[in-house]
Amino acid sequence: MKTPGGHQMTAALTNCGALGWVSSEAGYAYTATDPLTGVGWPAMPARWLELAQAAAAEAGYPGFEPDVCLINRYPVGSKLGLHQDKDERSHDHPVVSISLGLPATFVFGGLKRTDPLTAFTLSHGDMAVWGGASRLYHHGVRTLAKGVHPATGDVRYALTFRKAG
Ligand code: MD6
Ligand code: FE
Repeated sequence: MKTPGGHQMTAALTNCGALGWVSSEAGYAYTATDPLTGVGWPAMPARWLELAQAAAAEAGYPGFEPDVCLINRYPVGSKLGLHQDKDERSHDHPVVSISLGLPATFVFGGLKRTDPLTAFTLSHGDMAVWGGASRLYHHGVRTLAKGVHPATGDVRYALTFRKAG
């Protein structure tokens, strides 16, 4: 997909769930259908939902009912710039992510773009949860280093669960 600035995103993306996060030159949005096909996003697998809910509960956010699972595929050399997740209707719900395949450096800052960043390595099977005071903290993914993972080959996948609607 394209960024609002007209550039090609370096990570490829799709979604499952009732809604999906999309990017285009018109901006960011949550949609019920895939703009590439006009077809509704596939249902969120029950096991994925359970995993996201269990992680949210363990991190102190019980009752998480995500309606979006954004699926990002990061090839070697791709990255995601520093940003806040602000496209959801309410920010009272956490964000839950699952990382698969090649490890990535996830940077996590604060409410201000210029706040100091903490770097975390997210490896195959790692989950991250942010909510409450940190829900709107800036975050991003550093350029994916070259490598090969037995589960995914030369890519990283990130599944990100949110309640958007
Ligand atoms: C990740 N993704 O892919 C983190 N946020 O590991 C994000 O933080 C993200 O991909 C908002 C919208 C799209 C994203
Ligand atoms: Fe984000």
